[in-house]
Amino acid sequence: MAAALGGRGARRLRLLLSALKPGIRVPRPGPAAALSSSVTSARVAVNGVHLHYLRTGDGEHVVLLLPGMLGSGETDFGPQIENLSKKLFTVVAWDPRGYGLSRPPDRDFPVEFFERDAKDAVDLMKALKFKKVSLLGWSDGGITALIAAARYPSCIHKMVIWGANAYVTDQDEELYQGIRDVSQWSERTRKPLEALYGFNYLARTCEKWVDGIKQFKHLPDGSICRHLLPLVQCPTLIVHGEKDPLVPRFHADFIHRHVRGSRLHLMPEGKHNLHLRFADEFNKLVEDFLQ
Ligand code: TYC
Repeated sequence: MAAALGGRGARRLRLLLSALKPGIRVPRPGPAAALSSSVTSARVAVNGVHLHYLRTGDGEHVVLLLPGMLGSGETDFGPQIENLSKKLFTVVAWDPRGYGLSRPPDRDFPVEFFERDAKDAVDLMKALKFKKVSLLGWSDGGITALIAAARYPSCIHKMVIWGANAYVTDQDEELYQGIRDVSQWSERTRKPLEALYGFNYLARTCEKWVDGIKQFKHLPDGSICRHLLPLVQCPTLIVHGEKDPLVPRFHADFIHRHVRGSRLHLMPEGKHNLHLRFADEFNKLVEDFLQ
């Protein structure tokens, strides 16, 4: 089932300005959605779940957008879905299982959850009959993109990641702990996600995410995917916001060092949400890199 999402640019999502993901726009659930009419919404059965995705553009080059924790295509990528060239690209933005409109099932975090997301993402692209795609992965979505590129190299053309980390340190663990209790989040941060998920699901899933990501701390080198980085073959652009309060610079440097031939682009004023705050600059950077 594919339905056009109504609305013009401004009717995008409701505003979520937050410490976690400042500047994110979040949709009201239901038909009063927020993106332009060229954006379609659909679900497809993949690996035993119904994965939801948005799709726009009719360019030859297929680009998959991968959202961060608790995110969805619509909440995390408004300016990319609206403004990446529709002539050059076919843009797909997916909701990983348990997030956004890819529910049920409820989200869970077995230690292989990123591997599962990577396989789901690649299998979704196959279900849509795309042979080779480029990946744009933010934060947790960047981790998923790295794993997908390492494990399924023949399916991936190019990749851009930002706000990702290949392993977990003590410092990261402290940062995670700081966002665990959503009732401590600012109202502005919490409200839109609460509207999408309901308070209980949001609170439970955030706690489960923190427990889930902390599992990696107990693996050798705290590895999430650091052992896979040498397997990445595709041209890779790593973007890092030098003012990112959630993901320290050393994570971007590490990925840059271990992904052969990768490029690191620093945005001095960028925070974690650099693709939203500096959307035009980010989109141009991405379009130039992908071409
Ligand atoms: N990885 C999270 C995301 O997908 C963001 C995040 C990073 C949260 C570090 C907390 O300490 C943290 N958006």
